[in-house]
Amino acid sequence: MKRLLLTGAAGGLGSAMRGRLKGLAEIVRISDIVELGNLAAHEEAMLCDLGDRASVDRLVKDCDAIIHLGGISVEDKFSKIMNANLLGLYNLYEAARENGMPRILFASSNHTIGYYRQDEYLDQDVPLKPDGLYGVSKCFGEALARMYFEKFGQETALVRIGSCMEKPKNHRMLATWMSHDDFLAMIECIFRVPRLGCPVIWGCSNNDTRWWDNSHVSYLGWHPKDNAERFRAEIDAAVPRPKPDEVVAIYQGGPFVSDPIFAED
Ligand code: NAI
Ligand code: 15L
Repeated sequence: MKRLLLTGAAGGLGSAMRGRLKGLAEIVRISDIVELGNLAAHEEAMLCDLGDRASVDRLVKDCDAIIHLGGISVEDKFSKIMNANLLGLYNLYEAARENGMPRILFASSNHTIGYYRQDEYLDQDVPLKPDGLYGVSKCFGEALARMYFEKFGQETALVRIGSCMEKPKNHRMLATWMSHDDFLAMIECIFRVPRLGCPVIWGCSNNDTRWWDNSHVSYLGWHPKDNAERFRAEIDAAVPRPKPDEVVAIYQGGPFVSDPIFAED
C-alpha cells in the first residue's frame, strides 16, 4: 500500500511497532497528540487531537489503511475518555467514510470483557462485561465499527488486545500477553487478507494458559508463535504470586476491576 496511518504512535505500543511497519507501506503517517521525535525516511508526522474533527479529516486523507492505537489506554476521568475514545472514534470513522473507507485495525481491549473470570474460556460471541469506563469506551468503539461495517461496508479488525509489551510482567499476563512479533504478524494478516469483514480478534500469543478462542478467524492465516510460559520462572522469582481470592487472580481484567470511577476536577 502507499500510505499507512498509525495513530498513538508516541505511546508504548506505537513506539514499539512504529519502526516495524516499514515493509507494509511506502509511507507510514505517524500521529499523536504529543511530539513524535525524529522521523525515519519512510515516515511523515502529523500532530492531531482525535477529538478535533477537522484535524482528523486531514489526518485520514490519502491513507490506504489505519492502525488506530491512539486514545486513553487506562481507566481515567470520563471527560478524557469521552474526547479521545468516543468523540475520537466517531471522528475517525466519519473521516474514513469520506476518504474511501481505508481498512482499520482498532485497538480494542480485554477490558471489554474484564469481568469474566479467569477460569472461563471465551469465544467472540460472549456478551460484553467491561470492567470500567475505559472498557466501556472500547465497547463503544467496537459497536461503532460494527455499525459502519453493516451500514457502509467499512472493514475493521476489532483487536481485543490482552497485554502487548516486551514481556509479561505478572502472573495474569502469562495468559494475556501478546508479543510484538505476534502483533506484527497479525497486522500483516489483517491488511493482506482479501476480505476482512469486521471480526473480533483476541490479541494474545500462543500462551499455554490463554483464555480466548480465535478459531473463528482462522481465515486470517495468523499463527501466533510466542508463548508467555517461557517467562513463568522469571515471574515466579520476581513477582509475588497473588492469593486465589485476590481480584487480580479472579477476573480476566485483573487490576482494572478494582479501579474507581475517577472524579472530574
Ligand atoms: P499509550 O497510552 O501508551 O498510548 C496511547 C497514545 O494515544 C499516547 O501516545 C497518547 O498521547 C495518545 N492519545 C491520547 N489521547 C489522544 C488524543 N485525544 N488524540 C490523539 N492521541 C491521543 O497506550 P498503549 O499501551 O500504547 O496502547 C495503544 C492502544 O492499544 C490504546 O488504544 C490501548 O487502549 C490499546 N491497548 C493496549 C494494550 C497494551 O497491552 N499495550 C492492551 C489493550 C489495548
Ligand atoms: C489495556 O487495555 C491497557 O491499555 C494496557 O496498559 C494493559 O494494562 C492491558 O490492557 C492489560 O490488561 O494488561
